[in-house]
Amino acid sequence: MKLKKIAAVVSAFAAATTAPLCAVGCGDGEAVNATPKNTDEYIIPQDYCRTYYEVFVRSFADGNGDGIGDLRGLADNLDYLNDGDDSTMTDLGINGIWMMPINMSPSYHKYDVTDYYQIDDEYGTMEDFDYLVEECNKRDIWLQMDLVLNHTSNQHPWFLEAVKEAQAGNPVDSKFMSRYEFVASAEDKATKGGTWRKVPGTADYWYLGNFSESMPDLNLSNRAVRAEIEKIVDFWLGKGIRSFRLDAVPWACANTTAYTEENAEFWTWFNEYCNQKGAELFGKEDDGINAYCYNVGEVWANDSTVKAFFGTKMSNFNYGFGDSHKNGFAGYVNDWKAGATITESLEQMQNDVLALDENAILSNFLSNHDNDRSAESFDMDKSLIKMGAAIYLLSPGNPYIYYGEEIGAVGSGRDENKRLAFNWGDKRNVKSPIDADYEGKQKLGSVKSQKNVADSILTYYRNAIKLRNRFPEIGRGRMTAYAFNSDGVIKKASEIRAEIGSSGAFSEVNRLNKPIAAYSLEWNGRKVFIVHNVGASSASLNLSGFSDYQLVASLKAKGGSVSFKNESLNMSSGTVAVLKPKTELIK
Ligand SMILES: [Ca+2]
Ligand SMILES: [Ca+2]
Ligand SMILES: [Ca+2]
Ligand SMILES: [Ca+2]
Repeated sequence: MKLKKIAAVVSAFAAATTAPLCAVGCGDGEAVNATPKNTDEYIIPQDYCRTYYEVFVRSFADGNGDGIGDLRGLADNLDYLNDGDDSTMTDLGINGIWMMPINMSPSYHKYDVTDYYQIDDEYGTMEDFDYLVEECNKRDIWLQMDLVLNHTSNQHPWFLEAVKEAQAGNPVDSKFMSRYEFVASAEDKATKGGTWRKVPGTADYWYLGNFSESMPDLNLSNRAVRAEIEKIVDFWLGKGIRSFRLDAVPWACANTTAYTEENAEFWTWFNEYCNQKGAELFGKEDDGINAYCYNVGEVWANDSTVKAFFGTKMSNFNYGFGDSHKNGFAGYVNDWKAGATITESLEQMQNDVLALDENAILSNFLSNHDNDRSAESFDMDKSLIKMGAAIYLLSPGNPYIYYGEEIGAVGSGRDENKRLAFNWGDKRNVKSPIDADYEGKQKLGSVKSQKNVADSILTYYRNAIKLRNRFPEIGRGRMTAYAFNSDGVIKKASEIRAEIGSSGAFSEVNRLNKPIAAYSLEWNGRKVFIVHNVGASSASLNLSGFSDYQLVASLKAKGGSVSFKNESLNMSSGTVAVLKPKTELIK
C-alpha cells in the first residue's frame, strides 16, 4: 500500500514539472497548477479527515442480477468513487463511504435491525462484505457503517422475548423487558414523555417507540445492552469497519432532541470505547492519528445542540449549514445570506467544537437520505449546484456527498423519492424503492452523459475533491473568516465585527460581503486562502496584504477567468480562487 502511494506521488510530481500548466485536470477545474515545493502535497494523509460518500446500498449498484443494489455491486463499482490511483482524475476521489444500514432487517431502508451481526439477505453475504472491505483497503477508503442503537426492530429476538414477558405479566425490570423501555401504568407514560405503544395481548403494558411501532427504543443504560454494544463494535471493527454513523443521537436517552447528561454519558462511553478499540486494531498500521474510529452523529437539531454533542468525542452533521433552502451553504449560494456571514459563523462553529474536543472535525453536507435532493434547492441550475458543492467541499471538515448529488440527481416528497436508483445511464441502473412515486425526470443527466464532459457537474465535483486531496489543509485547517471594509480592503471578519458590533451586518459595511466568501485555513504550518464569488457579476477584489501569495488553482462554475496580480484578485461570476503563500511553492 505504501509503495503504491509513493509511486502515485512521483508520477504526479513528474507531470507537474514537465507538462504544460493544465496537466492534472483541465476543463472547468484547476486553471493553474503551480508546482508544490514539497512532493508531500500530493500525499493524501491517511487520517480521520475524509471525504465521505453516503450510499444507499439498495439504490446504487447490483451484483447478482436481481435489480436490487447490494454489497458486491458497490464493491465492483468502487473505481467510479476511487480507483486507488491518486494521479488519475477519472474517479470522484472520495476516501470514505457511509453505508446506510446493511444489517439484517425486515424493511427496505433497514433502520430497524433484527440481527446486528448479519448482512441483510437483500444485500448479500458476509463473504461479499469481506470482499468489499478488501477492495476498499486497496483504495485507502474508510468504510463507515450506519449503526442504529436507539432502537431495534420489533422482530428482534430480544423484543420478541420482552413481549412474551409482558404478556406473562412479568414486572417491567424482567430480563428482556429491562433491555427496552416498558411501563405498566398510564401515569408512568406521562411522566416519561415520548411516544408509547401498547403491548399486544396485555391490558396495561406499553413500550417506548419514539420513531415507530416497529422500532422499540432500547434501554441504553442497561448493562446487558451495553455489553452487547461492545460485542457489536468489536465484531465490525474486527471485520474492517473504520467508523460508525450513529442514528438518532439525541433520542438515545431522551424523549426529545435534547443534549442531556444521560445522552452525554452514553455517547462519550460509546465513542471512547470505539476509539480505544480502533487504536488496538489499527494503531500500528495507521501510526499517529488522533481518532482511530472517529464516529459521526445524527443530531438533527439546532446549532447549539449539535455543538454540545462534540463534547462526546465524535463528529456531528452540521445541520444548521445543510438541509435547508434558506440557510447555510445553499442559502449563501442562493444569495439569501451573506458570504461573510456564513464564513464568520463557520469559523465560530469550528472554534466552539475545538474548545470541546481538540480533535473535532465538522461534518458538512448539503442533503442526505432524509432531505429533498440538494439539486432542487438550487432550482436544478447547474451553476448554482456547482457553487453549492464548492462552498461545502472547500470548508474545513469531513464533507458528506449524498450519492447522486455529484450528477445533480433530483427527488423529493416521501422518503423513497429521496433514495431513488442511482443514474448510471447504462445497464448498471437498479430498481428504485418500490413505494417511490417521484414523477420528475433526472434532467441533469447520468454518469454516462457527464463523465467525459468538461463542464459537467460530475467533472466539477471531481475537481473540487481533487483540491481537498491536493491541499490537506483545506479539510483539516483552522479557519479564519475575512470580509471587506468600507474602503473595499480585505480584513479579518473579526476585526470588522469589532467595529460594527454584534448586531451589525457585513453587507452594510460593503456589499461585496454578500456574494464573496473568503477565508484562510491553516494546518501543520501550511496555509491556503480561498475566495468564492457567487455573485451575478465579476468582482475585482483588493487583497491588500496578500502580495506574498500566488494563485494555485481555481474552479469555474460557468467559465470565465480568475487572475491575481499586484494584490488584485479578479474573479468572474461563479468562480473560486485558491491561493497559497509563495514560500510554500517552488519559484
Ligand atoms: Ca442484488
Ligand atoms: Ca484516482
Ligand atoms: Ca431484509
Ligand atoms: Ca431512546
